[in-house]
Amino acid sequence: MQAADVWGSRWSSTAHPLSHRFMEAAVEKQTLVVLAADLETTAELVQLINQVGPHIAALKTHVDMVEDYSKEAWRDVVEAAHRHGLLLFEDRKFADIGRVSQTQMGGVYDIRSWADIVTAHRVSGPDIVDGIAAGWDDVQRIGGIFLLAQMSSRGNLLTESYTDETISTGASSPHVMGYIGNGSSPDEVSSLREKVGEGKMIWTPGVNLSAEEGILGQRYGHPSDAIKAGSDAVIVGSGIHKSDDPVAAAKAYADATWSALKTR
Ligand code: 5BU
Repeated sequence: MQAADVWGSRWSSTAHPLSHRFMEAAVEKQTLVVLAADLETTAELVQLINQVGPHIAALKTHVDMVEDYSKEAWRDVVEAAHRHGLLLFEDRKFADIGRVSQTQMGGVYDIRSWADIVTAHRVSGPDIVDGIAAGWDDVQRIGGIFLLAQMSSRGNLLTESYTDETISTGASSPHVMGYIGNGSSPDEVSSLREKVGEGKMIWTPGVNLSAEEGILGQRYGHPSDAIKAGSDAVIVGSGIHKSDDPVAAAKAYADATWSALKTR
């Protein structure tokens, strides 16, 4: 199966090379699942990656939630992800001015040296995008940014006009791979897709096969609905890592998203 055929206009309209890498991995493994690996030790992270690696297309991390972080221990996580052909996506949600964001790409965690993708808020202004890109430039790497156009948590302050400004910033930057959309609401995802057009990715958290209310304000929708509404990947955390059988869970999310993509 060719990625270009499966993804159609998304493949042909997308410029960012990492978007093509993601779409190829998704077709190879037949999954549109990005694992939100929200675990607190590097050993647990490596174990989970080795378990579910064949059923996911990218790995999303929160490096600052890891209790035993060290450069060496983190290298094990990165190497495990690479063995499974996963892009590394640090959900850092940068939000400062451009110059500071550039510096924060380095620092203790040195995100610029291992992350292929990061998230950023648009709240401080459009220059955050160039600041983050300059961070990768400092280590002669190229990465992709996802701007938060929507969020899955209830009561968030990302209004319609904020979403529009965010899309217009992303549209004019080659560094922006795409947008985070609210996976708990198919209506919001399809409205976002309408505004974004075909040329950028939309990845959606707030997805769970048992779509009950999450804890502490998280909201959930069904993975197939998110994909059919125009999302290109579902970001799944607890649905997989809190499951009694993470491998079976990852496979179930993979199957749901893959068949939804084929009917889209
Ligand atoms: P969950 O366990 O599937 O609810 O985890 C969701 C993950 O997605 C978690 O790592 C969050 O940081 C991340 N997330 C989110 O839930 N909602 C958002 O709007 C954004 C990120 Br942006």
